[in-house]
Amino acid sequence: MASATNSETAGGAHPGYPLTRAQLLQMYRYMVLARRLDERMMTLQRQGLAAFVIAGVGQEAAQVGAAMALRPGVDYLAPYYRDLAVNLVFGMTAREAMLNALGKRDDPNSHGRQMPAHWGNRERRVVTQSSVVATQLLHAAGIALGARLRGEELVVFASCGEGSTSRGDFHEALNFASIHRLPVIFFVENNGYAISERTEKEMAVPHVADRGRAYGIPSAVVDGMDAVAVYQTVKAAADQSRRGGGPHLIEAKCYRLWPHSSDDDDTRYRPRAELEEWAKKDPLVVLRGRLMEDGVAADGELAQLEAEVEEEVREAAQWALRQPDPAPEDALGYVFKEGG
Ligand SMILES: Cc1ncc(C[n+]2csc(CCOP(=O)(O)OP(=O)(O)O)c2C)c(N)n1
Ligand SMILES: [Mg+2]
Repeated sequence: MASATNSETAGGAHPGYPLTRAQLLQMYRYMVLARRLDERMMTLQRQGLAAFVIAGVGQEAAQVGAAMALRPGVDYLAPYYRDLAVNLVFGMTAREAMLNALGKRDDPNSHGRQMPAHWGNRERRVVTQSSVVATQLLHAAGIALGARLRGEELVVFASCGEGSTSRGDFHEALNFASIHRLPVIFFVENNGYAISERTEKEMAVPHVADRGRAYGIPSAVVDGMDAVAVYQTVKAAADQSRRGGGPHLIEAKCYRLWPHSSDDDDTRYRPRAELEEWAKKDPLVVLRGRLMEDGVAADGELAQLEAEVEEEVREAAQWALRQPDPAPEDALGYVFKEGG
């Protein structure tokens, strides 16, 4: 199983940062990888080669910042559909992401049985996901209780969008996790919309964090366009939870820079001016600028990294397109436990 290297700064943190230079470059690489994958998947969808895309564009800082504060191979993920970048940090490769997008036989998530972006991977401790939003939060509470009973020191990372926090499952999960002081990190990616519905129509309080506090859960709001700030917030919460500090809620304020999905026309419900304003805070541009300004990396090194990622994604797409589709006679495979 993977080690805890994501959250360690053994080589010495870069001045002014809670992460080493290598980790900061890795952080940027994951964000660029997620963005390039989303772009390539959307192109494939428009070419009629992929059925459906639901992207995390604009939310990469929230996702990578949070995931890098966890321990792949030790902690569990109960993610939601937009969390491609979270899965990348937990070991998903570009090739695997493309197999998933194309519904191929060898997609490690569901072997083409679920829609794309329904994550799941037993070895990597990624819990298989329902299309019904917020159900994963209850699963997370249950897994955390199980871990507690087995005496395992870990956290369960359960994410969702802010719209999903108006479902009963969210409230039941928070209540149960708080009563039993379970090691769950509830991570809410507040991107301002649930499809076409604005946040003001989803809840009568300004922050999802207000809801967490009502259940006695320490709840923080963080700038979800700032990967380092998210990392710091989630790291502190996860370290406490791991040591018996109970659940935490973190609300990452971010923005979805693309429509809800490949089937959505966002021009019908959100003003262009709002989108343009948020686009100025594009998390990739922000982090790139900061890394250069603070002497973490020069333009040339970052350009080299970007070119490598571009090539990785191009190769992954070409390779995945050549892989076999699931066979009709295998439709019931992996549905029930097989073998001994
Ligand atoms: C119980 C349930 N109701 C409705 C849907 C349809 N649906 C899918 S995604 C979505 C929006 C969820 O918004 P939010 O939680 O804010 O996440 P975002 O998509 O904005 O990241 C809805 C309503 C669903 N999947 N499950
Ligand atoms: Mg939302």
